[in-house]
Amino acid sequence: MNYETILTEIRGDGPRRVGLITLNRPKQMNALNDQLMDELGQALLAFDADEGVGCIVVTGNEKAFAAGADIGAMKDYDFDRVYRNDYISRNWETMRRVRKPVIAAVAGVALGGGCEVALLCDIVIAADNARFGQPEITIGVIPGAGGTQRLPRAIGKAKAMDMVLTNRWIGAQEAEAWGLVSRVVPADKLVDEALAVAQKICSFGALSVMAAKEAVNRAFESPLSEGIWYERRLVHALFGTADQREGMDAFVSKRAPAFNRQS
Ligand code: CO8
Repeated sequence: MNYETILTEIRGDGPRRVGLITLNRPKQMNALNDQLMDELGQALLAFDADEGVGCIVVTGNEKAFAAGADIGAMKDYDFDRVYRNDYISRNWETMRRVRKPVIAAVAGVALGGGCEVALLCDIVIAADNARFGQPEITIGVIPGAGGTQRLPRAIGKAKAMDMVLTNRWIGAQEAEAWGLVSRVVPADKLVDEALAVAQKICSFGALSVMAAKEAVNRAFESPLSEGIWYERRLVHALFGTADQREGMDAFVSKRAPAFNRQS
């Protein structure tokens, strides 16, 4: 594919490698226009369908993961247009269809839609210079790509309200303490660290990795009893896989497992 607003490559080694997507509108601080979100969705689905890819990393540049939805592009939108075109739902939600884990590697600003794209990912790794915010209130709107829903689930209502209502930005350390990100790393090591985490995920069984992602996401979509039921069914199903036999046999035989052989 010839993309104009993102770069894609496959990194790492072994039978399952890492799909790396770099948001690439540096002059606009990676502002997220429709073209970029279309291309990001296409690239994610292409890596998801590629058997040689086990995990995906989405990153930006050292100044900006993404400074939000493209304000210049959307400033003249009206209701007719956004409703007819299903603005945001049409392409941003593609990220939710990806079954392999997606890691956001965030340096610089992740504002508005940029913060929401990070929240759509499964793991967020932050450079020590990362800053997160939801500044939509300052331009007369509110977060529109899940920020009012996923942010409170990640950091709790009080802190989410503070960010959404007052345009409070938080740094990487605060984001880690609040549960928005799982690791903070030096800015110059960000992509390497994210690739290492992704490569580690690639080394595990593809089915159990997909099932783990599905099960954890179910925690945000269902009551506890339904989530537990869903988890239990997935665990039962995994007992039908070659990777379960291999993983447990390797443990009792005190050897390294070799996952992802055909059943
Ligand atoms: N959209 C378009 N262009 C942008 C954006 C953006 N979100 N952010 C930065 N840019 C552009 C600037 O216009 C500038 O372009 P130019 O050089 O042509 O003037 C270039 O990027 C560099 O920006 P700055 O000169 O401002 O650089 P600074 O380092 O001084 O500041 C900031 C960087 C802090 C990131 C600043 O640019 C900023 O505050 N940006 C806007 C952040 C923002 O408000 N984001 C939220 C947008 S709204 C959103 O994401 C979700 C809306 C969904 C709901 C819609 C409901 C209808």
